[in-house]
Formats: sequence, structure tokens, C-alpha cells
Amino acid sequence: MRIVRAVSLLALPLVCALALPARVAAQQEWGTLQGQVLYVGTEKPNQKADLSGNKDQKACEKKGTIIKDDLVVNPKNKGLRWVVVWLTVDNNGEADHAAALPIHPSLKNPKEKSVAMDQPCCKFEPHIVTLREGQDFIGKNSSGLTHNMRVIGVGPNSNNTANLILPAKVEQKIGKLPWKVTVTRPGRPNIPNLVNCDLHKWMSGYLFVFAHPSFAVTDEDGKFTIEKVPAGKFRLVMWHEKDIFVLGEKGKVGDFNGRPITIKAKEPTDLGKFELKDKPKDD
Ligand SMILES: [Cu+2]
Repeated sequence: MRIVRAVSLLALPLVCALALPARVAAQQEWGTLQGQVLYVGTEKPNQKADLSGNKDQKACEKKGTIIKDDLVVNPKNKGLRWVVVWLTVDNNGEADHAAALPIHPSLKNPKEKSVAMDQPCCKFEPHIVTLREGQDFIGKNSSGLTHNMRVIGVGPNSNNTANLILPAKVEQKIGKLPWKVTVTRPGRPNIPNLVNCDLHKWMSGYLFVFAHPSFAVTDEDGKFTIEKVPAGKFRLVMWHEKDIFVLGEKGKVGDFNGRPITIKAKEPTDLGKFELKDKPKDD
């Protein structure tokens, strides 16, 4: 008798769930996204920066040769570093770059108040800084040399364009207004703000601003992991400074529509390896 009652009680929530109107959205679930980007093009990676004729050449090369960041490939596994990877909403097979992505409750607000870009040895480190809206961007100079930091604010960040001298051991908040996602036209994806040093022409970096936490930058093996991403159907967009929007649906370079992906709930979704070729010459 007792058993029968227990069963009927258990069945009750199921009946209620079936009776719910269809318009009540299922609760958002979360997963982890990972993958690896390989460079299979013909350009020579890991090239030395040209410092010849610069007054700081000796000081800059004190700790070794400076390797450019524009095509950093791991010779062991072809992993391409400094690829920015992020999610966008899929709207009938098109990337909707302006639509809001679901954000995991624990990531509603960024944990750190600011993110810094340093220049300890005549290179911007990290080469690419990713900010979330609400975070401050700090220009830092931990070296013994004077650097100039020119940040080119595009679109809604144009008022944050800065051109400042950063003497040795100084750091400064950059941007008069809160940093926003950089879009140049409606429907376009976000693009980075360029960072240069006028005193050392080989120095360049990028600042990306996102309105959500579902982004990553590939590491020295070309790998990326994005945790607490929304489960479901989304699009994956990739950017690299050589090819700009590198991951088209059919592998077409320069397509900022990205590629459709399905993220599994509660377990990692491994997208495997993405092979990037050179940008076509006629683009
Ligand atoms: Cu400099």
C-alpha cells in the first residue's frame, strides 16, 4: 500500500510538467567548449622583428631576439597562437552578432576590475587583451625604457583613442569612457582596437571587448577552452590578425558568419582541430 502511494506521488511532477504551456522555456544548461587551431598555410611563422636602426635596439634585445606575434606557430604541432574565438547567437543559419548570449549566473560580472597590457621587453604582453564590458583597460610599462602607447578606439570607443607616453615603471588606466563592444556597422561582429608604440614600430597589440564571457584566445599549442558556455545551437567565430575572420561555414576565409556548433550540456564539447590556410590573394 505504501509503495503504491509513493509511486503516485512521484508521478505527480511529471503530470504537472506535461501540463506546462509550451512557451515556458527550458532552463538553460551549460557546458565546456574546446578545440585547437592549426596553421597549414605557406607563410613563414615565428619571424624576427626588425629592430635595425632603433635607438633602443640593444636594450630591447638584451633578453634575446624579439619574435613577431603576427604568426606564432608551434613547430611541434602547428598550433596557431593568438586566435580569438567566441560564440554568437545563431538566427536561422546566420550569426546574429548583436543578440545577447546567455551568461552563466556565476559569470554575470567579471571577477577582475581591470585587465592590463604590459611591455616588459619591447613587446606588448599579452599580445591580445580581452576585456568584458565593465572592466578597465590598464596600459602598463614594467620595463626600464620609455614607451608610447597608442590605442586606436574604433566605433563606440572612438572617444577612448589614446596616445600617451608611458615612462618606465608606470601604469595608467586607458579610456575616458567604459569600453564597449567594438562594432563598425549594425550586423557586423566585434573587431579589436589596435595598440601600437610609436617609439618601437614593431610593437603591436589588440584589445577586444566582449559583452559576454564566452570567448577565449588560443594558447601556444593553438588550443582554446571556454568554460560555462550555454548548451545548445550557437555559432563559433574566429579572428586572427593575418586572416581577420578565419572560420567560415565552408572553411572560407574572411567569413564572419562563423560556423554552426552544438554545445552539449554538462560535459565538454571537443570541436577537434581547425586547419587555417592563407587568406586568398584576391580577397
Ligand atoms: Cu615601445
